[in-house]
Amino acid sequence: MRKYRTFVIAVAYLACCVFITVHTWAEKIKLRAGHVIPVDKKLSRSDIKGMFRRGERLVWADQDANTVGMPVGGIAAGQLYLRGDGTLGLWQIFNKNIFSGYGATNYRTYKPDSPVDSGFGVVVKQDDKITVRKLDHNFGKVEFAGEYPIGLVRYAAGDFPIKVEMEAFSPFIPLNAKDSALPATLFHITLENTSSQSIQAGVLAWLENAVCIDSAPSIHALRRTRIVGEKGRAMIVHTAEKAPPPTAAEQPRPTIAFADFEGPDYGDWKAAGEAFGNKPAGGALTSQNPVSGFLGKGLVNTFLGGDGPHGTLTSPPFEISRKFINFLIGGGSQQRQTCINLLIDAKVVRTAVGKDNEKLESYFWDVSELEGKSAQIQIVDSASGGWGHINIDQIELADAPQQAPPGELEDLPDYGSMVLACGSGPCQTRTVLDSIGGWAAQLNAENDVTFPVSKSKTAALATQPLNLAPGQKQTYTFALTWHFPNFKQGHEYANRFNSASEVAHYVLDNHERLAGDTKKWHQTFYEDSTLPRWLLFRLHSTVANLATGTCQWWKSGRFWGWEGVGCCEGTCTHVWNYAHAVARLFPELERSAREMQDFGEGFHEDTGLVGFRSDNNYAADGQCGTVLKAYREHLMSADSGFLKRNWPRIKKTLEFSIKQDGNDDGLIENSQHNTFDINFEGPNTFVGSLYLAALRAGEEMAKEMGDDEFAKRCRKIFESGGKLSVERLWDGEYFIEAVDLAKHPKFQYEKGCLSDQLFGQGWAEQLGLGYIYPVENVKQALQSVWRYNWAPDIGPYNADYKPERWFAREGEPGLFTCTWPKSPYLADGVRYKDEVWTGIEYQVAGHMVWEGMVEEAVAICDGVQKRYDPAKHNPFNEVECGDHYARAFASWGVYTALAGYEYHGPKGHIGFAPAVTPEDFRAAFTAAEGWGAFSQKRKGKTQQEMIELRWGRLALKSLAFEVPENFQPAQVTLTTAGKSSECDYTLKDRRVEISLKDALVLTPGQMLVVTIQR
Ligand SMILES: [Ca+2]
Ligand SMILES: [Ca+2]
Ligand SMILES: [Ca+2]
Repeated sequence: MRKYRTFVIAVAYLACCVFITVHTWAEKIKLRAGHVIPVDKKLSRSDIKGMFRRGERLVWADQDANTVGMPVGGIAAGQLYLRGDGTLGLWQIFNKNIFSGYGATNYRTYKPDSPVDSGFGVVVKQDDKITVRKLDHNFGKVEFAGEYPIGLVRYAAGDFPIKVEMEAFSPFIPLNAKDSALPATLFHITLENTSSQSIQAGVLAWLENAVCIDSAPSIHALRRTRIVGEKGRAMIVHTAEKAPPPTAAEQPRPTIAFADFEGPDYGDWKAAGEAFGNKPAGGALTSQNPVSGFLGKGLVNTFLGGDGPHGTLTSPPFEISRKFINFLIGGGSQQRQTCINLLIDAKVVRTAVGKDNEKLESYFWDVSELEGKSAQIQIVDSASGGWGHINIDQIELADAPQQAPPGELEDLPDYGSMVLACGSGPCQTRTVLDSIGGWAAQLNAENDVTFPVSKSKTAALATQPLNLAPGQKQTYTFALTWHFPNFKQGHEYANRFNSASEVAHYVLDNHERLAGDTKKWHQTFYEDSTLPRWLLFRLHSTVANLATGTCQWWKSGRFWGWEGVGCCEGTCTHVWNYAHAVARLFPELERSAREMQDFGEGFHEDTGLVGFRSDNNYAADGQCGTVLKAYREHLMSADSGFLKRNWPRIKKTLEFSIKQDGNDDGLIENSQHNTFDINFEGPNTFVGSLYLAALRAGEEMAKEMGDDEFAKRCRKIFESGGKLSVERLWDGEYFIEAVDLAKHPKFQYEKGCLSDQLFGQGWAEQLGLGYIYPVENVKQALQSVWRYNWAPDIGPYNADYKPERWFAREGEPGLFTCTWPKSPYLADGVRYKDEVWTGIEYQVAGHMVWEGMVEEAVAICDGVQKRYDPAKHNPFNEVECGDHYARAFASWGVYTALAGYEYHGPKGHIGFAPAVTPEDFRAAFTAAEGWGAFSQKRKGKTQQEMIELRWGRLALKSLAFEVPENFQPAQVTLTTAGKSSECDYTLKDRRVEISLKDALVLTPGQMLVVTIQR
């Protein structure tokens, strides 16, 4: 932060002359032969100019948008994608945890799939003939132009008289977490008549009943679909309910025992593959948990050699001679992979899977409609992962079903409801569907139907075709909502709503406000900003992670995160160390993670340890980061309540790290587990800078709490640590690790150049804590990270040094975790050294902006943008270990750095020092209770600042801005709505600090204008 520059220069005992000497020497440094990353990145002036051009909204057409999967559900409400062609995909809203993999699994080119049938189409009525054209890739020319949070897809075709624009989004209103966490997606579909004649047109919308989507093969239940008409609205309401028990035959014939697997082999059943062996199992197999529930001494159990092997076991053909087939089933729950199937003419007509439980339970198929047919039973194991096996026993043909205990339907994770609502007038669906004919005629539009869950049915709504004059536009509003409350920790949304219908009513009743505020944010962030549009796209795209499986908001009010979708639990302190977006946009969520996890469930009162996954384990970086996050959460609060409540535990958290330091010299020397999933074994500035920044944050918080003694102690350790770090860890160009490789040969970086070596300094800038190392060392170390670790093409380096996991490919730019430019490459060095992580790239880029390396910072972001070009990789899904990796939330740190944003909510302080185009700058900002647009203009003798509040409120007591070199203010005036406020100001090293005589509160629509004149 700029205000400390004077101070830092004063303590910069490595004075300028040393820096220059070092710099000159650096030009002559002989790099290690294998270090093939070019020092000169060969970025041309026109490349750089292009990166800084304001530019237009990004648009990708047709195949170029193939990988797009833009999250369009609410925060922590599941994961629903808007695909590049405007269709919906992924549909992970049913509480099933799916790990999305890493490396080759998730850094690959693919179009997200769509397991649920849904969509929209344009209905056109001409000469009494009604036709429909679906809004998908077959429409004609399809363009994706979504910018999170608002998806936007445009459709046009030479052979169709209507042009369509579709917006799809879930309400997203910074600082209003609840209205941004709705299990809902809104659609605005605008039709425009591009022909020269009047046309009658409307919209057709359809949605499959997917309630119990995963459980369906294992339960006996009904799906119910109702079409509900209301004033000016219509809704498809999908639910599921218990099926009445199937009735036994009135005069039951004797039961036929079809297979009991009691023999020495499978008899006339045919086994293929390795999973079944040549005979039934006698119970549990080697290293399997106990297996129970089977009859007699034998059963089918495919855990033969573990979950790995595959195979099938097929019965001889038989005649279905009873109304039911009863059997016992246990094992894995994967459809089509760990299952028993009934085959007729080699087609699967019934199927069942286990419930990830070794115990066999009774189950039945109702086959009365198939009586007399010839069939076969096939048991399938084509799964290898966890629960990749199936257990079967006692297959019988009977005239009565045996009791099937599938678990209470109402408790199943995928039990709940789904709604597709049309908010634009009444619907005349059946007539329209029948008139369209074909597939449309098959759609369900009846008022109330039930059908077995084993069947799939799609229901539709069609708006009444309206007359559109040439050039006329008409917008239709739809809402898709869902409600699946049976999640282990519960969903916050279920505290507020009892069904998808309730959600739909709320969303449509409040449509104007919810959509209006969302659009206002989009307008403020994207449209009104002077920052390059592509850069805004990039930096905001990661915020979409909030609306994915990575994030959960529990019934208790606690915000919780994986590292990436489905993997590595516990809002891991060291991964979330990089994340800034949530704290700045929805501070209440981060505060809940601090209070309910770090200083709650994961806190150890006796020692001050913060278990890094809310457990008993210590991560050195995560422990220090917790103190920094606590300070940030305090800064983003409206008052000091958070700090007061948590101070004793924040202090203990820092004291735990001071204890690791051991002798109060400001260096942590012991074993330091960290985000590279290994331990650093000696002083280093990765953990060390976080420690020093935490001490500075501790000092500030202690002062605010009146704990002067602790503040002094923090200061003392901090000053010692900064000094010793330079003495012991500065190699002339960057900071290294002091480690004895003879003692600790593995996972160290020693003389390497670690990209994250100034992590804590970056944090210090974010929080206004100033320099923790001398400014010259900081700047030069960052230059070295750029010179040695950023490659315009990662190919050559990765050809020599293969990464453990690939998150960038040949031809793509990227910043390596660590390199050894001047010393032998450590093959056993720090883990993940040859990988490229977007979280680190943003962390470094954000810090570079604060240090004036704006071009380098933007080039790094441009590298991410190039890798996540939607022709190759989903631009909304920056991957690491899991999709939508939380570390990528670091992008917001770049954004705040570009504005030179500083904020202290409880003190009512806000400040800006734009790093690009300070003569004409405008960008969105958030504060504790409100957000808006900040702009700055420099002209002649005047610098003018405008803070326009657009949402909430903003309480102000002081302000800070940066003026040009040699700018001596002679007058500072403040006005709001023509009313001026009295103030004092000081100038210190280009920084004008203004304090108001009386506190000021801005309300929406109000603008504070600060005029600084020399
Ligand atoms: Ca048996
Ligand atoms: Ca298997
Ligand atoms: Ca020490």
